[in-house]
Amino acid sequence: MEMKDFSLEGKVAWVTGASYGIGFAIATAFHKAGAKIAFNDIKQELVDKGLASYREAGIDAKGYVCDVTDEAQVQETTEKIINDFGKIDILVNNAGIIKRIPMLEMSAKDFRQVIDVDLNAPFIVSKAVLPGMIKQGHGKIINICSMMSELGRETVSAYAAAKGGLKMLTRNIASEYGAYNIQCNGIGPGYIETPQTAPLRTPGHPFNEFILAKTPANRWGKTEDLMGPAVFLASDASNFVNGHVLYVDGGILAYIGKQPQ
Ligand code: NAP
Ligand code: GCO
Repeated sequence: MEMKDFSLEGKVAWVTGASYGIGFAIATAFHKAGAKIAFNDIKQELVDKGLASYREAGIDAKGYVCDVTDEAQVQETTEKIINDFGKIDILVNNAGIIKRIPMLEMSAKDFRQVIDVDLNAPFIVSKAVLPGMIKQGHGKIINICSMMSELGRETVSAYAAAKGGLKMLTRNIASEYGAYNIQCNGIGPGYIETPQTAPLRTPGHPFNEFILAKTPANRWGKTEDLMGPAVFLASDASNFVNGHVLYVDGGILAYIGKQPQ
């Protein structure tokens, strides 16, 4: 193994939903490792916001308006990225939503919307980029899973169902396309400081204390904590890692929780 195996020099990465948050951090890490960056978001103003952030970080990313649940938009965006960059070596299915609603109060429409973005979309985008990866003889797909790929909790039935399914989609893509030197793995972030978890981190919110007690590291994760694991799974250093979900959770899944003092 050579240290250059961790490099992404010459690679092209598409990170979905990466105007900010976890996706932006992962795209930044890929840039630092030498990759060229494509990202999308659902609205032009968000893409513009993302482009400004990337420029500020010295990253010459290209942004595309694309709703990842829309197969036609995904196909068109895939073709645009390949036309602009020549190829796609790495796909990160990062775009996602959550609706925190007790199941008995959640409409089937809301449930379906979460499944559509968090599970159907990774299928749609992976299906769009796999043919090119097969043709070029290599590829990396990284699905952003969750603690809820393994655990349930109140109010997140749709999200947990989607992220549990995403873990199994990860394993199935690995099974079906590993023979083409394509590796599909997941990253399972713990509780990370992003806009998505902002409602849970308001000062004094009981959930904040709960998560700190459930995390051996006794802190919320930062998007920076995900950068190294993402580069590893996107690089040649992980070419024999396939169908694995790498949990970056500060130890939550290993820990019963802080003992009462
Ligand atoms: P976030 O701050 O809410 O960002 C999600 C991104 O996805 C936003 O840019 C959002 O755009 C975009 N998006 C949503 N629906 C889309 C669609 N249909 N088409 C294209 N883009 C879409 O979330 P985050 O915290 O960075 O999380 C990113 C991923 O990590 C998600 O899959 C999430 O489930 C997962 N995750 C998060 C945590 C955490 O603690 N934060 C932990 C584990 C896993 P808009 O702004 O337009 O909605
Ligand atoms: C929640 C949180 C979590 C995180 C993440 C944990 O409401 O429980 O939003 O779901 O987003 O998925 O890994």
